[in-house]
Amino acid sequence: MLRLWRNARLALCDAGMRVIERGAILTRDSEIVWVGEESETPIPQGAAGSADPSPAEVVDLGGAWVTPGLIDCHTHLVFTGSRADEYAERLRGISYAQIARRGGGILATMRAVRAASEQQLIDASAPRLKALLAEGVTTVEVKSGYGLTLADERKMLRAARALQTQFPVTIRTTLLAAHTVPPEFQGRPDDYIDTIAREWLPALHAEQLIDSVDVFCDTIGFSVRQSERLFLAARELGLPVKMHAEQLSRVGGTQLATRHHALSCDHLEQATAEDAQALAQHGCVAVLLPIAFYCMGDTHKPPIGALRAAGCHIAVATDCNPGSAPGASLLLAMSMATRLFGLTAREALAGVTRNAARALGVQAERGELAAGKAADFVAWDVGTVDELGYWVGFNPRRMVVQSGEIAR
Ligand code: DI6
Ligand code: FE
Repeated sequence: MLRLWRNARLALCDAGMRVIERGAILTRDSEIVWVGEESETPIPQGAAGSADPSPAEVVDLGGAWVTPGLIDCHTHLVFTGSRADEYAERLRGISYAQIARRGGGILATMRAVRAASEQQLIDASAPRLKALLAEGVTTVEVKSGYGLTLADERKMLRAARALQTQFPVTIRTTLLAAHTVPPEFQGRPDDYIDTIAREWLPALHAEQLIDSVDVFCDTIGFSVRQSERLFLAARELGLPVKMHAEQLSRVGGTQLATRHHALSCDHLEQATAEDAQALAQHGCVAVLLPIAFYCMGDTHKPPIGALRAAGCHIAVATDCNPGSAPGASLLLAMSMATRLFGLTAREALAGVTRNAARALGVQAERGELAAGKAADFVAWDVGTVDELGYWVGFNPRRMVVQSGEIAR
């Protein structure tokens, strides 16, 4: 099915972040086949080079601004329960690390997730996913990491995959079994990493449940050496890696991750200019998570100036999770990235499109309005695309096209 989406102002989100004021997009089924000036719209060619006998269906976008579908490249969206009690404690000055050490934090959500069925996890996560989709998100990364047994990690990943069959969205799954040491391995983090590397990774990979592998590398998480053990196992299976790096402390994870060609290093509040250099040199995406920064009451910002000066690809994501970032709004994350971190509106937009796609390794198919990419895009009721990440608590989405179809 050919469709011509005309009368649009296009924010291409290409390398030059170019715009086309009088643009049009031609899609065939779920793919973009042409993007450009409306006046130059091609007459679609049939297979034999003759004019296509079936004319394109025409959709008038009324002069709306159009961007690629937004990509939330870092979430822990699948979970159940809340940790509002811990949030109240943190407001009183008790630290995230203190709560983690006494068995709360990630382990509190682990207990809730272990007690839930796959269906209960899907039902609990669906409203959060719907909130993201309402804002023009068309691709979401979802991490495991609250099961921490093979069966419970599998349950989380299956729930994440199931969401893709139930909603118009592309889901990319990440195994984050190395989120914290579960009670079964208390005091034996090396044994835990070894078990993930030897048993869980190959099993879940064989079930096609994993698109990438992540690790929480931190003083309250896993060491650089343990992270490397996991990365080597992942890469042996051909799985790309990424890292929760330099969030609460700088333990040097970024240097390791970039050496292992990680797709992204995420958080980076404590990262240095040297880390920024390594990220840039390896084309590893710096993923900023300003909702976590905000909800943690953090004051130490990621080294934005150094990331920019080094020429890093910078992405922005929600980190949606019940502990450090209870939020399911990518537009809010964009606003926070500009106000709290000093990104420009264009940097924030690149951060939820082309650079977010790169953070997931899907830049060949997504994150840009261009021929050959997925026909995922959003029409916005805005005067300028700089309004994305400007409004707080207001959603100017007009229409979302997912895989070439009007989804909402
Ligand atoms: N850093 C985060 O921001 C999340 N995980 C991590 O390693 C928080 C997860 C949680 O607190 O539940
Ligand atoms: Fe996270």
